Amino acid sequence: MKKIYLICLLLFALFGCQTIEKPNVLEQSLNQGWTLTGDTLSINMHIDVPSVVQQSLYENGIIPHPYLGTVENDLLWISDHPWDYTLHFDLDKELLVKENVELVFEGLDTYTEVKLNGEKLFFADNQFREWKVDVKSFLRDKDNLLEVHFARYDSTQLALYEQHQPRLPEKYAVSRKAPYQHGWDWAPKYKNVGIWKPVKLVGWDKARLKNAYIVTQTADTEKAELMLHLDVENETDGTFEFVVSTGSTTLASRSLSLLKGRQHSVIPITIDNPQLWWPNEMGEQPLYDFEVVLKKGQQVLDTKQFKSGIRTFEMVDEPDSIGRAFYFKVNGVPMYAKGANYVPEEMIETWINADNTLALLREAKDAHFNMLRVWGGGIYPSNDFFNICDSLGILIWQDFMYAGTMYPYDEAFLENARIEAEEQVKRLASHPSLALWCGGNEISEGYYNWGWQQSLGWTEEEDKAIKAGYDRLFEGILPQTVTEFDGTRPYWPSSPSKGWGRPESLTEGDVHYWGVWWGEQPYEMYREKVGRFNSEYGYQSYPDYSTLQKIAQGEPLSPNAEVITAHQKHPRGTRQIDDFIQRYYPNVQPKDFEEYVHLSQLSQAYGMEVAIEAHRTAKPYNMGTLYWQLNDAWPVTSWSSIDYYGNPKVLHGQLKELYAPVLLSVDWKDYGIFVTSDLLRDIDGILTVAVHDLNGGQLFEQKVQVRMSANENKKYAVEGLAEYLRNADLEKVCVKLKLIEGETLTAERNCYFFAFYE
Ligand code: BMA
Repeated sequence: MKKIYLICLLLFALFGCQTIEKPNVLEQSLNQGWTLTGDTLSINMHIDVPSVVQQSLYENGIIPHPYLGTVENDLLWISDHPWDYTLHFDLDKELLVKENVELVFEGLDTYTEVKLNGEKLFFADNQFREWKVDVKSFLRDKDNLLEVHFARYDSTQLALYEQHQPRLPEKYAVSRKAPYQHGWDWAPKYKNVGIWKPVKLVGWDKARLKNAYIVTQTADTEKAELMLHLDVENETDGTFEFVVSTGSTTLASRSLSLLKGRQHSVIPITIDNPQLWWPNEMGEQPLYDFEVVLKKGQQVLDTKQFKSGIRTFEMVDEPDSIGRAFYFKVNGVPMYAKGANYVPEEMIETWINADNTLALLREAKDAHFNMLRVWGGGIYPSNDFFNICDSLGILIWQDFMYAGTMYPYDEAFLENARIEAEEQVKRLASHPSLALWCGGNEISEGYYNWGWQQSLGWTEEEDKAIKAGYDRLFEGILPQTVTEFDGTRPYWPSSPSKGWGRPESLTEGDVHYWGVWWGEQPYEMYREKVGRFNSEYGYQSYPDYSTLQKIAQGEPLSPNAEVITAHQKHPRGTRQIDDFIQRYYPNVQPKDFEEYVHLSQLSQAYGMEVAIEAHRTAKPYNMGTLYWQLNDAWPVTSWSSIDYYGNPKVLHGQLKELYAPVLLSVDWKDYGIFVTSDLLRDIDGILTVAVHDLNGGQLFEQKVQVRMSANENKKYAVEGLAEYLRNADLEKVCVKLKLIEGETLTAERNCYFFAFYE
């Protein structure tokens, strides 16, 4: 009692006699208390959303765990079955009196008809969009019935695909749904169905702020020019006030005369002496808390709060003596990009959770990553993902979700794609970690190099129409949307810009160099195939042995065990892993499968070491290396460096050295020593170069004075080293490199001339 009295006193002291206004915009969550039924099946489950059918079936004990054993084929029926979600709900009293009430589905996966109290509201056909509709006139105070019917996904898709002339390379092209769920070379065919994001009602009077976000136009340590973008919806023409602040500082206060309806406005803001946000290891990641308030007279109608960071990001793509330079500048400073490609963390996308994402991305940060490419065959990551990247300093190369096929180009498809892009651009714009937008994955590469014209029998006319459709989407609609609603992020139409078979892939743009995995060339080929920016390359290995034990559930393990091949989705994967083990470890006889698994990881790590060393030591010709792939969507044999259960493979441990701010390495051609620095300060130190035998005995030592500017890559000739190594048995020596500045160890590395087995 005493406590309550004290709180009342405190409130009175704070607000005096003012009456506390009820918020103008109110929300009612509709996430709880749904029933999910499977049409002709006698399945009836009580569930909450967000969730997908596959998840609910597992959580209700109806199907086995979709990631374990050999169950994939037994679960494929789920995506070709109709599913119904129903919810009975009473309307919150405060919402009842609102002039406007909107029903919002943040995500429906995928072909969905929605009804409220028997009235058909809309048909959804895009997993990546929000679906919103004004429902004021359909609502009653008690016992509303919301029905969400999911059509048979597979049949719906097939019908759309078959209608499409000319034939498109992939069936999934017709569906705006995560491509990887249709099966990939590391993913099963789990095409999820369900309400995969929250559902709510939003009620408001007069006006509301639908979106508020901030982007950096220009910034240095003295001044930042930002743009505040606002989406306002108002019922009547009128003048509204907007106040934007950070902490106790008001940054701008504007009156805008707006016509009735929805509008997008942009307000410039200036911040003096801003604290700049930097990628990992280039500086700190300060974030500002922004608040935007919408007022009419003295009445606060709506507020939005969000964090953002201030930094500039530029994509440099300009002619040089060799082709075209391609690199990024952050706050005006050229950045060597180090990282990997990121795929969705789960096959069941609703199982992605922020704790696991944080753990995964911390591993990336600890391995000196400053960039991840969110690959275009997955899903747009959540706000949590971007908040984590903002705080860890990991920049995101964000593909739009298009991959490996040509797409339809009718007006309805393109408009659907445009709305999706607009929503995603707006949702992510405030995040300083969002670096650039890219059209998608391996689409133009496919068009020019994969022979679709012949294999699908397109006539010349059809070919032209498909290519014109491609241009409209990837050279028109997507970049225009980025410019209109962001205006600061660069747009890159396709990753890679040219296929790896073409010489220009190494002299301009970004390259996916797959000659080693797909072309079965030796790892050493990575040394010849250094592009301006290597945005994909990789080699498979088995996941941690404990992961294999989990999926096998007691079954005996071997490379050809059924459960192991069910978790290997590349047709030649098992054979290729074995080939490289034989090639690089001919004298090692693994005593059991566990040791064989370890060998596969050593082989992968060796291959990536050759590649990363080749890329980094070619700086500034090469300005980025993103291997394929950071993570897995389920327990699988793949190119990842961290397996599904979060176990780092040998490669991931090795990245701590390979991606270190200063990399020391031996040039295998002339035995010079590279000092490759990403530090933003000069180096003045002593490099010790020693040659040891494999038992640790020292055979040679020499010291070199190292003086370098910030961000420099330099090769040092070491007196006597080349001569010594030319006469040595390279299989039996290790070159130990150490760079010391004063008392401080700046970098250290042991280099071998072969795939070292330990
Ligand atoms: C790249 C990616 C993925 C694929 C990987 C391995 O091209 O874009 O499509 O999983 O190759 O084959």
